[in-house]
Amino acid sequence: MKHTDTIAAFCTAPGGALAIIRISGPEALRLAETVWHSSRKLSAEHPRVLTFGRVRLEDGEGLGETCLAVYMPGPASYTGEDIVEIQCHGGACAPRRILSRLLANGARLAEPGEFTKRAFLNGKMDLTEAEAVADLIGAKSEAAFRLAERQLSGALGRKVRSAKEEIFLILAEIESRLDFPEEDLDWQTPARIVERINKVKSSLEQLLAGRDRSAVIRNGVRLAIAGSPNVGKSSLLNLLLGYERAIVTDIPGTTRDTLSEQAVLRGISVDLTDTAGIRDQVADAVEGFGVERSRDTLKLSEVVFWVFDASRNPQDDLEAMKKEVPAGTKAIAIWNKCDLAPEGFTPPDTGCPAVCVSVKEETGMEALLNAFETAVWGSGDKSIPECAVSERHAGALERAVSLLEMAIPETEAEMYELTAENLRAARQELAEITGESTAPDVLDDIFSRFCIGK
Ligand SMILES: Nc1nc2c(ncn2[C@@H]2O[C@H](COP(=O)(O)OP(=O)(O)OP(=O)(O)O)[C@@H](O)[C@H]2O)c(=O)[nH]1
Ligand SMILES: [Mg+2]
Repeated sequence: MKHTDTIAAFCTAPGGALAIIRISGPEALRLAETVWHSSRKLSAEHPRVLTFGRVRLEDGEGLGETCLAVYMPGPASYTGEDIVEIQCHGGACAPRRILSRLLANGARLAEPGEFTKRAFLNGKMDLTEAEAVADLIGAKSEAAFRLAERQLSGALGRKVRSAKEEIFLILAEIESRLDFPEEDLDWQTPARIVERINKVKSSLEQLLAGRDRSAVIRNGVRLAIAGSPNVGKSSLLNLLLGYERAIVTDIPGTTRDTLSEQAVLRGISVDLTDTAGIRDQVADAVEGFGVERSRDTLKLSEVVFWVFDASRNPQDDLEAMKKEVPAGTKAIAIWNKCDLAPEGFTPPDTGCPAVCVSVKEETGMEALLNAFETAVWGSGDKSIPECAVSERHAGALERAVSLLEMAIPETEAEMYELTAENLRAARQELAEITGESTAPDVLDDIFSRFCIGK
């Protein structure tokens, strides 16, 4: 696909020491030369060489900004089109002036993800790889970054294409049987065809098995710290973050509003929220709103650290936990202030994993993190899956698996027209994953989640 317009945007976030402006499209070089003033040309004689020069926006405007620029002719470029990148001093003014001038001279401001969309449309990468670019930028943990890297190397695309190819070969067998029913050729038996369909199906099921782990690694988990007032929730938040984020006092009701921070615990990216102590009796409306927010946070969290004070009678707090933690949420009972607990304290059963800690003395944290890790992964596989399977991919894989499932009894009954129809539909589902046939609105949706300049 050839684009006739030339797009430009910042590739770097504002505020850095340097800024990069990227221009892509048939007019990239001409537009760059409208602002480039140097005896060293950017042109075709020196492609892919970083060239020092100046950008001068108006004639007679002094020497102009010192810059570096590089011309990368297509198709051997990120987008597959001609690209020029100009590196200039960061800050608010210099980059904006250069970009404005390029836009005034005929470039169009790139939409979010448009450079990568062009790369995809020009066949530089499949859709799973393009999605991986966004994942790479958005990765909040080392594991998420490594998963995105695997995706960018085409791991999922290769597996999906190979399943698609095998379905194509099975289809060829079935269609020739349908086309030449009279001929007594060496057809494969229905049992053999079923065996082949089953093999493809299980390769897709294997990919689907990595879906939950992929989701945890890519999206992280929402973790709430909740419990009655004054049990040490905010102290625990501070210890997990490694700095004094929340106010801690011995006055019950110190935390009045929810407070969220990002953290990485045991390699898992965590959206960590400290909440106001939950109680039925509130002194005023503000406290009441705070408690409501705590309850809302619990509803949205996948994991809850329910904190108890091990030095006091737990009866009311046990009932509160039972009442407040929504069913299906993975809860861990954290018995804090163990330094004050009576000799030989054993935590009462809550039906959830329990750990005894003292945030004050920083004891029990290893056990707490172990319990968190087990709550997230279960006792199963903690490794990074070979392929990142997003909800979009999983939806298409599930549909492909059920179409292949339908094709099995049809093949056994030698109803080959129906088998062929379902195999074709399964191929179509797989083509949506790699982007060989993906509806334009789905593409727009995927690329709109990118940042501008990528
Ligand atoms: N002895 C002891 N005191 C602790 C421990 N953890 C927290 N505290 C103290 O308990 C008091 C309450 O701590 P916070 O972290 O503010 O408790 P909270 O659950 O956030 O309280 P609210 O925001 O009021 O609901 C403070 O005086 C802390 O210093 C602990 O492990 N041992
Ligand atoms: Mg607090």
